[in-house]
This record gives sequence, C-alpha cells and structure tokens, in this order.
Amino acid sequence: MKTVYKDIFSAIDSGKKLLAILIDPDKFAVESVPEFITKVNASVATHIFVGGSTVEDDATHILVEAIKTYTSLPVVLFPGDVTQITPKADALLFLSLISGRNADYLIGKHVASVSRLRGTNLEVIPTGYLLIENGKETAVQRVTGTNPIPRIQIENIVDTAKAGELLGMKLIYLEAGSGAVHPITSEIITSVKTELNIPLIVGGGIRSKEQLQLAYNSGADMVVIGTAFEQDELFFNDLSN
Ligand code: 1GP
Repeated sequence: MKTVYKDIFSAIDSGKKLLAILIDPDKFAVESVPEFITKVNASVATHIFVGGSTVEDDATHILVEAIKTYTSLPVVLFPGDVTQITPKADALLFLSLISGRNADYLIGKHVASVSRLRGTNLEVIPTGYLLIENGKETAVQRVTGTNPIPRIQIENIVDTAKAGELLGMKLIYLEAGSGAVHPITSEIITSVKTELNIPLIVGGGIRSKEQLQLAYNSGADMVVIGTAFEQDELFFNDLSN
C-alpha cells in the first residue's frame, strides 16, 4: 500500500508535526543499524530518510534492507543520485532542484531513474527542492553545480516554492544543506508556508530542540535532522517519546 504521502497529509491536517531522521549511507556503517534504529524508534521521529550526495553503488540498498528489519517507521529515499534508488524503501522523494537551473537536476536524472522505478512498488512523491544559502558551500551546491538562492531573496524563495506547487509537486523542501551554519530562518519558513497548500519540509543545520521547535512554530510541517545525530546520539535523549 502506497500510503506515505497520504499519511503525511492527514497527520499534518490533524495538527501533528513530523520529524525525519536522515541517514547518509556514505557515513553510516550497516553494523550500527540495530542500536541506532532502536534509538530512533524510542524517539519522536516519524520517518527515516536515507540518502546522501555521494554514495557507493549498493550501499543504500543494503542499508535500507537492514533498517527495515528494525523499524515500522516509513523509510523514504532522499537520493543524491539515481544509483540510490532501491525497491526496499517505502517511498522516494522525486526531487527536482527548482532553486537551480541545471537541467540534469530538474528533469535529466528523473528520466534516467525511470528504468529503475519500473516494476517496483516504490511510492514516488514529486518534491520541489530549494537550496537556500547558509553561509558556506554545501555538498548539494558542489555536486549539482547550482547556486543556492540568497537568504535575503525571500520573494524569490516564496515564488520558487509556489511555482513548484503549481507544477504539481506534492511537497516543498527548503534545504540549508547538511551541516549548515545557519538553518533556514523563521522569516523564510513563515513566508513560504503562508503561500503553500502542500506540506513544507525544512532541513539543514538544525542541532537542538529549540531550533526544531522554532522551525515548527514558523510553519515547518516536517523537519529533517541528520548531522546532529551523526555527531552526538545523546541528542535522542532530548527527543524521547
Ligand atoms: C540535509 O536537510 C538535511 O540534506 C539535514 O541536514 O545534516 O544538517 O541535519 P543536517
């Protein structure tokens, strides 16, 4: 059953805030899965995202297979490349990097992924992905060869997100970049949320419960956190159920 998007939508509709823990197969040993996922299960996390900017072939497949053994949370692919698509996951964020003008990341990679998606049961969720400047160069910027939208260009950010919605995308993801110095500001989140009728995801550089709450209060429906857990798993203690 492909219910990941429907469940996100109805959770938000009933006022729930969502939290995705991001696991980068390039930085995560499969042997760590049982202990790490036990902590995820005991936390307020609602989703597990798997993906990274540069990942070896098969690493995602092996990791997702292991994760699925230990959790009933939805496992959602957040791929940096087509090689990270595995039918073992529940859903795929079909990311279109609408903040940039690199045709490969607007449509090219998507065409290349179709042969991998054919015959799988993966739920494909079209997602408008916006990279916002955060104070340092990010891996997304480097890999995709695109520039982030400057943080002060709020109207441009809002219009880009809205254009994504009008194109039929089901989610908008505001990305400051993994390990960002500055997370997406409240002003940006609120301005975008006000215009959207689809769920808003925010990620990049969120390292504390206070920053998480601020993102929620500003209008984020789902927050994605990766680096904070990679650096210190004690952060799970702040987010226990
Ligand atoms: C990165 O938005 C995610 O794509 C999460 O960022 O690793 O900084 O939490 P962090």
